[in-house]
Amino acid sequence: MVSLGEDGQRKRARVMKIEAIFLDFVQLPLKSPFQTSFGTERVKSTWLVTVVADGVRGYAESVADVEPLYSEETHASVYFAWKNALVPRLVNESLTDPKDVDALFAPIRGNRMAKAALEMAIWDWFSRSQGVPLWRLLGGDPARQRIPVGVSIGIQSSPEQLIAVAMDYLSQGYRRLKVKIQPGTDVEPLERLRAAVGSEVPIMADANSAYRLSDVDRLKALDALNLMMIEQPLAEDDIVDHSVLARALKTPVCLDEAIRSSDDARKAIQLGACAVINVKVGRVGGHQMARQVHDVAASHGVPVWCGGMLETGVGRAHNLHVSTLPNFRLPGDTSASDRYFFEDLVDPPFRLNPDGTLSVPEGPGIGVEPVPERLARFRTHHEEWRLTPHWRQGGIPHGTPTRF
Ligand code: OSB
Ligand code: MG
Repeated sequence: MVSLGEDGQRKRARVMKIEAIFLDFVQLPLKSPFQTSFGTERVKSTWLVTVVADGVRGYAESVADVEPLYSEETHASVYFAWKNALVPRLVNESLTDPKDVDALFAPIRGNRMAKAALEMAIWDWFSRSQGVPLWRLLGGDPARQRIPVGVSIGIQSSPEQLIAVAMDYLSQGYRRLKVKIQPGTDVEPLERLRAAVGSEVPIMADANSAYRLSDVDRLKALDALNLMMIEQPLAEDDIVDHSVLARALKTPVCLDEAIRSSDDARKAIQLGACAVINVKVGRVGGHQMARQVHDVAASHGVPVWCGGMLETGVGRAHNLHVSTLPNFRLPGDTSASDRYFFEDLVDPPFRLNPDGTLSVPEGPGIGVEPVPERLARFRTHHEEWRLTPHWRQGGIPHGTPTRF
């Protein structure tokens, strides 16, 4: 692989033989609890992954959580998949292109968040080694370096509270509001919010699978509110019922949980199950698959936008780089650091530009690194895996932590 560096010079791609993988389990308190139809998060916890080779580091984070509520993956399952299935496939491997990681991991079923974190760290490593920003390797658009962003608002204690929170975000410049809903906390708060902010503000709802097809009448009541879209109203693994619902609603249906691959995207679009797709790199197994989901959607004229999982600055940077691809045509959930945290892992934090955009970090790779002092403060667990040729495969490894 040969690519042009920022200085226009040809740089020879490097071969990556991973020497070590560092795992840091970090816990960052959230400024305010984030409530969805499946649970409430008070602390953002994640595995930060660092891949090391040739004196260069690559960073990414996992989007799994403590419990399997959003998806079946958890911190423990991610750790298990790394140790027993994915890292053994990297040992002794000489990688020349980050695109090849997807194929190396392909025999392993599911475990997409586990695959994604490793793959994303490897993409960061390759772009850093070549001295180019990640978006260049991903094929992003040089003209799209300010990413329009919205904000995802958790379920609030009352419509008044929802309106107050929403008004605050709008005053900061966020370009659209996404409101979490569940049966009973849906039509009324959204009606009140629409009345409060007026007809111009883009509003959407995210149900995180809280409804059934039999709730169609309740969901139809939302049609009067001119929502941009409703995200994942039905089961997390469904596209068939969504295709029925989508025909019954005027509000466009967006899928999140149900799209785990480009094949899922193709099938969902062919069935008419969605008019929009929320792309989360972690949910689909990495940058390579995210690109393919993006491309399938683009070939059908279906816009995508970048979702979020309350990431620290490391995952946020990856999300901004992927958002430079041309079919990311709607504001993403990649909000500023101060929407989530008192202090981010990276410095400077991500700040909202006055025009409601976030700037893609400049510089090699994802363009940000965890601040060592903060990492030391926020981490509760640290491991270093040296990838000797004897890395063990199979079985439950000795000393697997069961709590992090
Ligand atoms: O469904 O998009 C979701 C957060 C955690 C789990 C699932 C979701 C979300 C969000 C937050 O909506 C988006 C963000 O990172 O701001
Ligand atoms: Mg969602």
